[in-house]
Amino acid sequence: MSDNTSAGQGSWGVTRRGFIAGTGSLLGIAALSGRAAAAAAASAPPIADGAHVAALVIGTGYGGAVAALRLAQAGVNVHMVEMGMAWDTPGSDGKIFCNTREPDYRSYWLRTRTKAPLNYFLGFPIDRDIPRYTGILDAEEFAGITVYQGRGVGGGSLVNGGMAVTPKRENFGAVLPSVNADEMYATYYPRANAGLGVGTIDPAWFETTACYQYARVGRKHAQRSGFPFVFVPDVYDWDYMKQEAAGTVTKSALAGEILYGNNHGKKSLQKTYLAQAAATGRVTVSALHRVTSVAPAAGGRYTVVIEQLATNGDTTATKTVTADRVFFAAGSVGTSKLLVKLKATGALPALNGEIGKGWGDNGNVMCGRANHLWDPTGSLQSSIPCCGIDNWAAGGAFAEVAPLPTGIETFASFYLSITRNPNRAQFTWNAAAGKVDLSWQAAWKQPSIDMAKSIFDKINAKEGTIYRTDLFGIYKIWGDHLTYHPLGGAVLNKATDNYGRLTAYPGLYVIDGSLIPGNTTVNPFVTITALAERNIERIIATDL
Ligand code: FAE
Repeated sequence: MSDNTSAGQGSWGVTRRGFIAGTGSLLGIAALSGRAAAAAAASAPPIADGAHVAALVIGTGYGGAVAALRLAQAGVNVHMVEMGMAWDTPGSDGKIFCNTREPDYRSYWLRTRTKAPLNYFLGFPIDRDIPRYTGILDAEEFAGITVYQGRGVGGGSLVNGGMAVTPKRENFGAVLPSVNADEMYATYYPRANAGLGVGTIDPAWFETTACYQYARVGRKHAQRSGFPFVFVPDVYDWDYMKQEAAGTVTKSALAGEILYGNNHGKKSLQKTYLAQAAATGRVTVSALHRVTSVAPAAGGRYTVVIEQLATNGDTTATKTVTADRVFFAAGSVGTSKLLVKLKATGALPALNGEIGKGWGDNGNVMCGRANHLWDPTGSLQSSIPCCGIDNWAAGGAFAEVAPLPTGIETFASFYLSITRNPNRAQFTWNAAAGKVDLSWQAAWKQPSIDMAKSIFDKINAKEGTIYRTDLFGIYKIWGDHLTYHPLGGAVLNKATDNYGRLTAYPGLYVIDGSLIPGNTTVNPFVTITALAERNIERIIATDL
């Protein structure tokens, strides 16, 4: 029997070296290389069979990283269990992550063929065969929708565009109706933005740099049709990107790195919250470990069953540990699947009837427009989006002007729209198949298409342009088969209390995107982080 009270102390190398210990400085944290933090994490031995931990966090995305850091700062020893890889070791090409243009074994979670969100170009399929490996991007398929998620230490922060958007205050009531907006906007959104290292592009540089020509074209078209155009903050290091453009550092955003990880420049959680958590000396991580069960144990504790995975996906060991408290931070899909299964199969039967409900896709839908030959979008496109078209109030759509970083001129403008899609799905246990199903239907995307059209039909009419039909299939306009923004399934103040407690089981908490009922009106991770900051503060103050 081991206890991470002792094992956890100093087991991350950064702590032993006192690298940033005690500084608490966000600048220091941002400067800490993710590689150093992740390498330190991997140097710790994984959790042992029979171990007891004070707090076990399932998943290392936004919710999990906030929980781990704040618990550790309050003096609690934390063990994080992550099914994906540590992403701290370069491959034979010297890089940790592969490029969107050359997906290899590192790109996808246990697939033998890539499943790119934009899977056609000029009408030709672009997916390719790859070796089956515990890669970074999971394209998880349910009957009516493919849900993209990050896999590894850092969760979605490893693969996302880093767009760090705080919803407009007037929209917050629809995002989280039971949460005090004054507190969120005065305290928790600012705390989350600071912790994530959010920044905005230098507007003067935006006007001149070749890599945002596509965004300037997007702005011109939006404004000529009378739509509000907004700059969008991001966690990418904007000074680093300027140096990429100047040719003085290794290129990352300007080399098409995004979907399968950024080797430089992006401040993923490995460089922010998780680095700061590591520096406390109270947080350890087991990568390539997947939680399969949580059930009550003697003395108010919980028994947690964990599978250790090999990089081909095989289970190499099954471990049973106990924890005083368990935080579900496996993401909207991961947490919902676990809770629905555990309720249905009798491990946590007293979970309430709201478990699995209220799931939405944040209204995601993609499309491209074909520009005139005199309106090129540029062969060099930064993979990090920096702006959007805000037609939320009038048309129910907020459209990010997205890059198409192919390396060649495409004469295309590309967009990811977040829309006010009202449809909500439910996760249910399929006993015959031994898996969790999601009730989303493909046709439920139609409201999103209609809302996106409120922007792009008007722009096309004004510019005399048409939709691209070659990006999602043959003569297919809409990328309506997917979401990057799964939200809900364990909704705040319904499946949990108003702070994420699973009240039937004292000591069990939900602290990730599954708390949010399906839509955030903008990109979601700042809201997930801010809500986690709010909830963990209350939990530490009252439960520990
Ligand atoms: P998440 O970050 O998904 O972390 C959950 C973690 O738990 C993952 O690392 C899983 O591997 C792990 N896990 C799952 N099940 C288990 C298990 N049973 N045992 C152990 N570990 C487990 O959750 N959002 C924005 O705001 N701006 C963007 O620009 C943006 N772009 C995106 C682009 C892409 C391609 C994708 C996929 C997402 C994007 N998102 C963006 C969404 C954002 O990354 C997502 O909302 C958050 O990552 C969700 O945070 P959670 O903490 O809920």
